[in-house]
Amino acid sequence: DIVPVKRALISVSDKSGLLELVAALSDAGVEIVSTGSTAAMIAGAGYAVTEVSQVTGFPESLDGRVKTLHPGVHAGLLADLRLEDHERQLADLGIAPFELAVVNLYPFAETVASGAEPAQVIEQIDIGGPALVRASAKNHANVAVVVSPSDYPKIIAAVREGGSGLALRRELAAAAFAHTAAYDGGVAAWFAATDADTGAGETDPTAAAGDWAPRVSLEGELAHPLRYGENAHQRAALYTADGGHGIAQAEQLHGKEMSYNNYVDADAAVRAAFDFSGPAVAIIKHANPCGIAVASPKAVDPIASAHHKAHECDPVSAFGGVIAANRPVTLSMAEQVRDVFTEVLVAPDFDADALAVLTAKKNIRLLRLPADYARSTIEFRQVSGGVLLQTTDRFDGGEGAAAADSSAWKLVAGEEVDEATRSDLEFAWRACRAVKSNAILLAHGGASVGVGMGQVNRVDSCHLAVSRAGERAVGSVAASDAFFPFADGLEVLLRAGVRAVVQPGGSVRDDEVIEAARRAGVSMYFTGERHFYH
Ligand code: 93A
Repeated sequence: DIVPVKRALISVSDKSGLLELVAALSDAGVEIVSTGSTAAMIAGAGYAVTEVSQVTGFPESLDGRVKTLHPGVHAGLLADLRLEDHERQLADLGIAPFELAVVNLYPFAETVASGAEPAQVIEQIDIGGPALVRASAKNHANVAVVVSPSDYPKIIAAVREGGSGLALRRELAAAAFAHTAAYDGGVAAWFAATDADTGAGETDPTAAAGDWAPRVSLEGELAHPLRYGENAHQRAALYTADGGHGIAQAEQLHGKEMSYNNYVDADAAVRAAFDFSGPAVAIIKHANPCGIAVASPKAVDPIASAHHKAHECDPVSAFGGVIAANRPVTLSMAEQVRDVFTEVLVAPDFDADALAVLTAKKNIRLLRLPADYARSTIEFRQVSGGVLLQTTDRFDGGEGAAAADSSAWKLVAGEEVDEATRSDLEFAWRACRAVKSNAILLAHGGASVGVGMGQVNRVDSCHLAVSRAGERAVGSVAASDAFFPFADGLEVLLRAGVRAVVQPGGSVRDDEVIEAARRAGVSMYFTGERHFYH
């Protein structure tokens, strides 16, 4: 089922990654046919390219409205060369087939969002592009279609290996139809919300420009219905935000339908893991981490290292967990995950060999979510009779956000710690933020080793963290999401052998707490910032 790529049609508005792709295709001797400004960019970079008008014998006309809409192009994309008859007809017509189409569409949503006039918006409704995409996707038995620069590496790899395989072409076809459906959804939403002649109507352009999602509500109108809610007797639906790019929009590559609880846990996992800039993995159960870790500095396979360390924190609880990795999943990580029953694995991407290992497992759901996914800046929570709203607890040092690093921490007991201990404290402080209050997180070597969460007093969270850590508590560092109101919780940690602590400070009994640390010869830092998470 391998289709060697001899001739490619390229017509893209978003030209990112274009020249890398063209370089690889040209290396492989692929003939490139292209439209207006795409062809100009390719030729400008010194690669051979055939203008589509040379193929069609028809000029690009009507201000570009008609470029590729021509049988000379579409017959080449739609011919099913498994059929002798199609092959013969194509030869009779003097039309050469395409084995690859690389197309992305006019930036409709971006044009709406820019506040452009209706006439300009309408000009950005792509007609020929979706036709190319849909034709190629329909004919995926013969043609590979790529609609996103993020898929260029895949097709480059395939071309280098001698052609595209059926599984890849199917996957790309699914992405292609999803893409054109979303695109037309955006166009439909704009028409519904705006007077296309005068522009009157929608004042928030992003509301109309957002991705389209299936919409049927609990009552049959507005959302994506889920099989059930938190429990089987509860009804549930997912409502997606127009223009959102979060867990609700993550692309599911494999596995059963996402459940209500899967969404909640996947969101918590992403919140925990994607918060780190280096490779990191979080394993979540019931919205709480049972392991968070960053890669060891010299790890050969950083994301596999982070996963291994996160798993080691609490292998018992990791069973049936939801995992988030903030880097593409590698084969080694996939092999580690394969052996543990896992509900969901979400990552920015999956290496092809990793995907092969994981898709062999029926029960795991695989989600793709870009590492720079748009975290909501506002959070809602329902209370009876109303809704609470707050800005998200961000950690980037920006306005209304917590400090991004430890430079403002204050040493209140013991001596300044060495660099390794400090980096463990920073890790613990960041990781602790993903733990439901009251949160105590013990860490060592860039990995949680014991987590105490969700208790109604801090002493119990300390006991829990210490008992989960066992012997690993000795020499670990501790983070507490809020201050110790008394010295009792801290004393539990000190007795267990914790050697440095980070906490917000600010209790009326801070003096007692500091004194307890000092007596034990343990360094303690105050951050001045709290991270409750309920
Ligand atoms: O105006 S169109 O709807 N008519 C067409 O025949 C056509 N063919 C390709 N738009 C068309 N395209 C689109 O042009 C592609 O989807 C792509 O976004 C864009 C690339 O044009 P250029 O290469 O001139 O930048």
